[in-house]
Amino acid sequence: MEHQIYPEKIKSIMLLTFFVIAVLLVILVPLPIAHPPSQHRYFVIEARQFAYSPAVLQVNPGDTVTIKLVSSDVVHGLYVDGYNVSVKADPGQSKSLTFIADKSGSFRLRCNVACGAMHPFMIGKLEVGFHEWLFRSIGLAILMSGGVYFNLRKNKKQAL
Ligand SMILES: [Cu+2]
Repeated sequence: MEHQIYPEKIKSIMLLTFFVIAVLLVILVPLPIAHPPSQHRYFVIEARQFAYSPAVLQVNPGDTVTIKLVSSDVVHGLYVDGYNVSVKADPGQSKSLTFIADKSGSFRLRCNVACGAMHPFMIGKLEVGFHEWLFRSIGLAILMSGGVYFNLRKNKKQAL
């Protein structure tokens, strides 16, 4: 009996090791997709009480980003969390802001001018290199479901 349990244990340790290595590969290995050359991206954001339009900007890491903020009603601001840059536009006017998106991740955009009652809810999002994380999450999800499948199969085998 004992000599039968032992190889089974080694097998699950090997499987677990393989699983951990696969997870690390999915997280750390550079994607085979060629990184697009950095570009100069221009956005026009319309600000009005109490929203930005568009509210979500998506760029690639290294892109130079120019945001033209257009205020349609009262004075509005736009502050980019993590980058610590901001711009302010007077009513009916526009003002531009340029910076290099050299940090990957998701950053909140907020209005930094008290523009009315719902002012704290005037937010948006800057996504830098979002796709890469999307692909990695999908890879992880596939691995996880594979792990669950193997576990279920193993438990079934043991039950038999
Ligand atoms: Cu505001």
